[in-house]
Amino acid sequence: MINETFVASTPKEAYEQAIAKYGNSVSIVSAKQVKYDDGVLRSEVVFAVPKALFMERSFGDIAIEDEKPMAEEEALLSEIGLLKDQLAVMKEGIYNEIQKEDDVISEVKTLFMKKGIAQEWLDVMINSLIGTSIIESKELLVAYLLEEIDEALQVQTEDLSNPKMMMLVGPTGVGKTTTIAKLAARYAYLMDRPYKVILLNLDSYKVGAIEQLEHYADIMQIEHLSLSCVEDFEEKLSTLQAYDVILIDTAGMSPYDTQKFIKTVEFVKTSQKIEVNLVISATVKYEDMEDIYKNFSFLNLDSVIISKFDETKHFGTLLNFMLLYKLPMSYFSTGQEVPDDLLVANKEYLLERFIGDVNEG
Ligand SMILES: Nc1nc2c(ncn2[C@@H]2O[C@H](COP(=O)(O)OP(=O)(O)OP(=O)(O)O)[C@@H](O)[C@H]2O)c(=O)[nH]1
Ligand SMILES: [Mg+2]
Repeated sequence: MINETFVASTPKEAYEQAIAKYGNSVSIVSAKQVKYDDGVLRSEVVFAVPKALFMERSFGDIAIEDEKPMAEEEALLSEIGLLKDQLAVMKEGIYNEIQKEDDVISEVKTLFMKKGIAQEWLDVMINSLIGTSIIESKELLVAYLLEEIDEALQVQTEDLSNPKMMMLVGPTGVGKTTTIAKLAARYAYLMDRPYKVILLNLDSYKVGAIEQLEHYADIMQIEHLSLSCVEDFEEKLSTLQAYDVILIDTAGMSPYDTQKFIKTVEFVKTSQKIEVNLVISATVKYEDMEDIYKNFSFLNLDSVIISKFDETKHFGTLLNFMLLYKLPMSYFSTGQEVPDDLLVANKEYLLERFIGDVNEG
């Protein structure tokens, strides 16, 4: 209760004022007659008024507004509380999300690296995906990387519309001579029309090398010419113009066969038209990859023939080689049989085998 004093000429008037303001909720606390400075006698009556009623009647809107900030403050505080809770949930969500992304990335990276794909390549690819939803799901990330590999791989289309000279180079025993025999049979007998083919042999370093190619040439009734030196080759170039396809076999070279390399380069230089195909085995070891490329790249490689597809189920290291050096693939050798085990290079064939390998992992 709050005490309020009403002043009037008579106690009755003071009472009427109080009733007019507060109705019947007031009660008289005290009353007295006081002579004021102007000499007039007045009645001072003190009434007890309920606090809420007093605030409302005395201050009206101000009183109500006064209470509003309290309510607003409470609402605001409770809203802040809610936001805080939500932020905590979000923070945990983001943390879980980051944790999940890290798990997906490391799982997929480990899988591809186990399959032979270089970490450097994977890092470049995956870093470009930060902030996208791809790294939230293992399946999506695997699919994305396979697509990137698919895009990075290059295939050389088989083109016999103009006469051409193809030289096969590569490490020892990868299947150069066998592949030459398969290509010769393909061009001479298995295409839309028969092409005039001749086999040339620069492979005079190894006992039996000439015989091996001669043997295939005899069986397929395809011409064969053995060259002993560059001059010999230059001399015969004009007579070779009669052929649609000239296939040149070379000796297998290890990184230490400097003399063979020099001789091969001399041959390549004689004619700009020589298309140099590096033969590498699908079983290529990671440690050998760089050496192979370093040794043969100065021959200005045009494309890669991949041999011994049938000897492995793991194609990651080979794919890595292709991703790193970006050479177009021309043919795949899939076994020892001449001429059957030869395919024109296609990405699907290689990727299907790699995917099979990834799925097993
Ligand atoms: N499994 C399998 N064996 C192959 C393939 N290609 C060639 N070979 C075999 O690999 C061996 C070597 O083949 P070659 O064609 O003589 O290899 P090369 O590269 O000419 O060897 P060098 O002239 O000594 O450097 C032979 O036994 C071939 O039958 C293939 O795709 N798969
Ligand atoms: Mg050979």
